[in-house]
Amino acid sequence: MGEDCNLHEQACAAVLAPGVAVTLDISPKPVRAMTDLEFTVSLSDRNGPVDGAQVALDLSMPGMFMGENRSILSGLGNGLYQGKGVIPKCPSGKTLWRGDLQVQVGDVTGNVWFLFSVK
Ligand SMILES: [Cu+2]
Repeated sequence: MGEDCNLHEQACAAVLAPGVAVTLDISPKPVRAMTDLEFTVSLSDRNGPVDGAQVALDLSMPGMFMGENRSILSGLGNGLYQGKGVIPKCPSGKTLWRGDLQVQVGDVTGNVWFLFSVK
């Protein structure tokens, strides 16, 4: 999931649940550590944009505890959700991060993740 999509260049899409699609976009690009970031998620199903979801993004490093880096995204309408956050600098110099997107809407709960390296 996410490996064939480059978050430094574009929003990345995934399937949250059958018939439910989600995209994650991070700006500014390229994505850097220690920078104010804006996370934008779009959520849609077969009928179009989905509002009223609870959306959170957890940022972590595979195999390393980097503290809790969780952003709650608020709904903007039209299936869009937005939140802010900062990716800490890794003391080991590693750059690989994983974004876990947790979405709950109605009786649908989904979790999709994206891997990316910060610049
Ligand atoms: Cu680290």
